[in-house]
Amino acid sequence: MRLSENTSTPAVRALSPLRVEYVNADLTALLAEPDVLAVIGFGASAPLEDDPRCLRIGLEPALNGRFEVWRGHAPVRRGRDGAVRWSSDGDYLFFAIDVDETASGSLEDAAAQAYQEIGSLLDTHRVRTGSPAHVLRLWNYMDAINEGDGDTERYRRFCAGRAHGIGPAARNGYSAATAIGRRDGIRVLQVYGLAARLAGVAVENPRQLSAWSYPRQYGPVAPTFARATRTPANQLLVSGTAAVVGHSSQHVGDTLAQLDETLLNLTSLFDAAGTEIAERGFAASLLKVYLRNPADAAQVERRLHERACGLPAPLVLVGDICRNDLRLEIDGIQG
Ligand code: 3EB
Repeated sequence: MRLSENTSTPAVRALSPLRVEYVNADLTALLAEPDVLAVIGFGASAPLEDDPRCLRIGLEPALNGRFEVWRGHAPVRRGRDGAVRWSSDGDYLFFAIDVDETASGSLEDAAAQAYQEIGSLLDTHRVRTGSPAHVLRLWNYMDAINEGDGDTERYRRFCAGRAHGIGPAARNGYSAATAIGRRDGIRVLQVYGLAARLAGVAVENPRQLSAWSYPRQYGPVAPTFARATRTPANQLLVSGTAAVVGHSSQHVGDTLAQLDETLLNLTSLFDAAGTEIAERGFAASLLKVYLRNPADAAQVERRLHERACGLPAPLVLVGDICRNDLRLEIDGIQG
C-alpha cells in the first residue's frame, strides 16, 4: 500500500486549452510556427507537405475550403512511429494514420490495424516522455461508407474492426468520435486524433441512447464512441451529432428538420457537460457540418446562422453520414 503517493507528488499542472481555428493561410507559413500541432486541409485540391503535422482529408468543402489549425502552448516536437505520424507540445498529442484497405485485406482489417497502431503509439509516447497519453477525440474517414446491404455495409464492417483494434486506446472508456464517408474512390481509411497528458471525461446525451448500447438492428458490433469528451481544460470535444433521438433517425428526407433536431441534441449535450459549457453555448463553438447533398449547403448555413446564437462560420463539407436516412451531421469543439 502506498497511500501517501499522491500527496507526496507535486500537483499535476493543469492543461491550457487547445486552440483551434479555420483559416485561409499559407501552409508553409503555418508549419513554420513553432506551436502548430496540426494543419488539416479538406478536398482533393488542398495543398499537402511532407510534415507529420500536415493532413489532407478527402472530403470536398461545400462552400469555401479553409485549413483547420491546432495550436499548443510550447514548441512542438514531431515524428513518425511506424505508419503513425504525431506531434506534441508536451500537453497535447496529435496523431494520424492512413491504412490501405487492400493491403490490410478489408476495411474491417484496416480499422483493426489503425487502432492497434494508435495503441502502440500511445504506449511508445508514454515510455518516451514519462507521461501518459489519454485519447480525447478520434476522427474516422473512409470511402463509400454506405456501400453494402445490411450487416455487410461498410460502416458496420468498420465498427467491427474498430471495436477489435481499439482495446488499449479505450482503457479509460470511449472518447468522442466522428465517422464519415468520403466519395473519392480511394480505399484508404484515414484516422486521426487528439490525446493529452491528463484524461478527459466522457459525456453522454440524455436525448440519445449511448451508441455502444444501440440495438442489434444497427449492426452486429455497436459503434464505440462517447457523445463528447470534456477535456482537462474544460473544452468540449463534440462527436458527430445527427438527428438521432433514442436510437432512431428523425425527419427522414428533411434536411432542415434534421438540422433543428441536431441543434436540440447539441444543446442537450452542452447542458449535460456542465454549467460553464452550457452557458458558453454556440458562440464558443467551432463546428463542422457534413452534408450528404451539397445543394443543401446555403439553406443549412442560413438556418444555422439564425438558430445557433453567435456561432462562428462553420466548415461545411460534403460527406456521407453512416446511416442512409441521415442527411447531415455536425461535430466540433466548444470552449
Ligand atoms: C449516431 O448518432 C450518428 O461511429 O464513430 C456519429 C458519431 C455517428 C460517430 C462513429 C457515428 C460515429 O449514431 C453516427
